[in-house]
Amino acid sequence: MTFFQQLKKEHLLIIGFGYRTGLSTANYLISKGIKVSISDSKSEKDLKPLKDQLTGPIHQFYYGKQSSSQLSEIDRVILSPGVPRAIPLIQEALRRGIPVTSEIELAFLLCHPRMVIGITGTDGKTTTITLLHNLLKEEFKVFVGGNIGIPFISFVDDVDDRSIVLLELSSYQLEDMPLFNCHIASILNVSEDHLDRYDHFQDYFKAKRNIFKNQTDKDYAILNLDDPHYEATAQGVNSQILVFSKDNTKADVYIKDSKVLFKGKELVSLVDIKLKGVHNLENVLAAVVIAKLAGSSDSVIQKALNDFKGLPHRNELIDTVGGVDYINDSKGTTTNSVIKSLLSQEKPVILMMGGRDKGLNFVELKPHIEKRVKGLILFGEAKEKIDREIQFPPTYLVNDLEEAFHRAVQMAKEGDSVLLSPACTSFDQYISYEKRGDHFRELVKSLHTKEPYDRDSTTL
Ligand code: UMA
Repeated sequence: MTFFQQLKKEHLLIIGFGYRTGLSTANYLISKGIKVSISDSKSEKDLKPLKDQLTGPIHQFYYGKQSSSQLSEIDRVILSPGVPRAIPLIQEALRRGIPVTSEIELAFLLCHPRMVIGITGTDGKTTTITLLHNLLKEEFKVFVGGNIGIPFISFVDDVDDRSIVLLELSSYQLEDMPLFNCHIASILNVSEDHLDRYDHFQDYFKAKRNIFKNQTDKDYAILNLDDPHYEATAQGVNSQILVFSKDNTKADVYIKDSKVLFKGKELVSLVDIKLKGVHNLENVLAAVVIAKLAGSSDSVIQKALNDFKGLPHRNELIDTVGGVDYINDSKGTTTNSVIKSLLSQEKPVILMMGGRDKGLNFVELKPHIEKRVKGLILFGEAKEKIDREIQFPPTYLVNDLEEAFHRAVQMAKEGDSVLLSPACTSFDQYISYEKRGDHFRELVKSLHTKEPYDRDSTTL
């Protein structure tokens, strides 16, 4: 019996009805005539707009408190990434021996692509995936999904044996994957993140390393030789390891004399790569190794590297106004990404940080801030904690991004950069980092329509 035939006989409970994973999974199962129920901790009123987007009937819809009675007559639980496995409902399902299948694993078991490529890492996942898509799409049929915002299940029916499936995978999505496997898998880098979901860094790291768990010697693991956790990441990997490095000539791909070399052979010159920033070099190198393994030709790789300028909200230069660069790094939600962003700045920086803390340790930012920052402006829920841990003069504490922005504009002189790189999620004041970045963009735009600030008359 195939997995699909097995599912047709089951009653499934989707736990977590978010607008991406839960909704897509439910609509997929409905379209196949599979019996499905849904459980979500939100209220009926909150879920009404999403429920209206269902394309067919649901057996039972449970709102609010998630209790074990919801498991009666359930053959399998399908889990959305935003739902922690530690919640009692899931623990009870596992205790009863009910299989708990993540949406990624569900989709993986329902299709047979030529190749699955998975990329995880604390920073740079989306940039690397998007760049890699550009390196592959000229020559192959490629589908992109996962944490990037497109659930795998939403395109599973279109995948055939010629397709390459390219997945951005978060630690949440990798927490439990008994059968999922990638022909090519990469951990780009690891640093502290999501300590609001994990008790210890090691738990987060373990989830990331699951990306290699089911690989065999026919598969490939792509690792970053420059990452401080390289040795620990490589430990116990069963597949063939290829490594990238910014300067280590022992790597499979590295940079020498401003050129990218693959297996010792020049592939492209740094001047021909549009994506700027030190941290982006790692993303470029990872994408290049994977594209070479997948079979992209050198000319396509060279052209795509020449065309790709990067993504919004990641060290994005919005505008230069009055000689001041305004840079949007709203996606910089970890201390590590702020460090990488600061390392890419050549001008004195006025740094705006804050939002909702993910349990991170901000102290490690201090030496980098002391080196490159001329003024620090903190906003949102985490402002006091960041201030306590960094203690940098001059620091200003304000309520929100808009106030922070006005302070920054008042402080900035020609030749400075104003950088939004928050080291926090946006969820205290926005629904996403994109909305926060868009707000910053609007604020920068407004500089063209407003009277210039009188810098001299302002006391900070
Ligand atoms: N819920 C419960 N019980 C709980 C906890 C949550 O029922 O105990 C419910 C919530 O009320 C909510 C749903 O579960 O309705 C959670 O949905 P979701 O968070 O899985 O939301 P989706 O819209 O389906 O988005 C998810 C990913 N979200 C998270 O991992 C938090 C998206 O990653 C991903 O793009 C999408 O699936 C498609 O695969 C976003 C993210 O923030 C971008 N990722 C984190 C990150 O990048 O840092 C990991």
